[in-house]
Amino acid sequence: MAKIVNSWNDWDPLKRVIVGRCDNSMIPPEEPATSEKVPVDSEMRGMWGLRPLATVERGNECLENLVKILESRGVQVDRPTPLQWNQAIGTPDFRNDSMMTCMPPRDILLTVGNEIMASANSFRCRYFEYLAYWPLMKQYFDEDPEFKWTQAPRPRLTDASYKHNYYDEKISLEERLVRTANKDFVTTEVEPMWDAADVMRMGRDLFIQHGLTTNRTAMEWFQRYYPELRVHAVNFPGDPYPIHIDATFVPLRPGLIINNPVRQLPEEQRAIFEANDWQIVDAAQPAHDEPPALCYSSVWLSMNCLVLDPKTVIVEASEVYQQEQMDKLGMNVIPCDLRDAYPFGGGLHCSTADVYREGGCEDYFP
Ligand code: DAV
Repeated sequence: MAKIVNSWNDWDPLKRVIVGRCDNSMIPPEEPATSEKVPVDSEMRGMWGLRPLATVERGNECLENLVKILESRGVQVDRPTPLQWNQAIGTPDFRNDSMMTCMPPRDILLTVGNEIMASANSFRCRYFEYLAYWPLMKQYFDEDPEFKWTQAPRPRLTDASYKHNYYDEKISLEERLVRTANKDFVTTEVEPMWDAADVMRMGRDLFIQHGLTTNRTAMEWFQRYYPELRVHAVNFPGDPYPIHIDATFVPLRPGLIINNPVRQLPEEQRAIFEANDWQIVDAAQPAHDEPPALCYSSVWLSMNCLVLDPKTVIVEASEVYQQEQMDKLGMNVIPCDLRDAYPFGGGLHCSTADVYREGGCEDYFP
């Protein structure tokens, strides 16, 4: 029997990874946790249903580009099993008219050492998304005797989990920024809620973004669940829609992080990096002024790269400024045409979930 699951960070040599699939993807109906993410003037407001088939096929083509690159580099790639996401769902606590997608895996699966944990997402439409990964989890479980197959406590997602009317009125950008600065987000603290993409793994330390998709109770839950790790809450006051850390604060190798220049880590939270001689560099400007059509994310998916090892990184093919900067920072850059997968939930890092990276649990902040 082999060791199949092992990953402690985002930069050690990658050997096995999950890449999502766009099949059957939906634009989900509005619900208490999601409506705030769709800007009032977006073409997606008030619209839900199956995503147009041509965009699904094109998104899948982009993911195939990524799979080919990974395989040519000797990385083993696993794929989820999509469900019919247009089915209505219900629990004793809520009903929702549809699910969403199995993109991106990074939001759902958190790998810490030999454990992969399905997350506790706050979106009702994502409540059953983990099922797409269960066949893979069972396979890892059968083949790797040390693999820990885990599900975080499932949130109930009753109306008490959300602040209602949080974004009902037309909220200006300034007001959104004030709310971010005040750490006033759409979720309440009645239970732990978190997206795996809010968790940045750095060996003994987990840096977790407090924002629209992850609450404070989740941080407390993580600290008790992993007593041997140190959990740090981080937040980025320049972000009007703080969802996921991986287009904001992205490590490239031990000692080097790129930080979104409009979402700077506050001075007091920088101290731990500075004290340990880590360099925090402003990320390059995105090459685009707008995200692609029907996309929830910002143009900063430019910095959402996939590090293959401390010297090699995959960057989106059209993001020429980000590529140039990576090159100057001493990385070998592999471009990958992925932009048309962005509408399905994200860039290169989002679209993947770690299964195996070499290396163990190091202390980078002694
Ligand atoms: O900048 O819109 C996207 C992160 C997706 N995982 C952003 C964050």
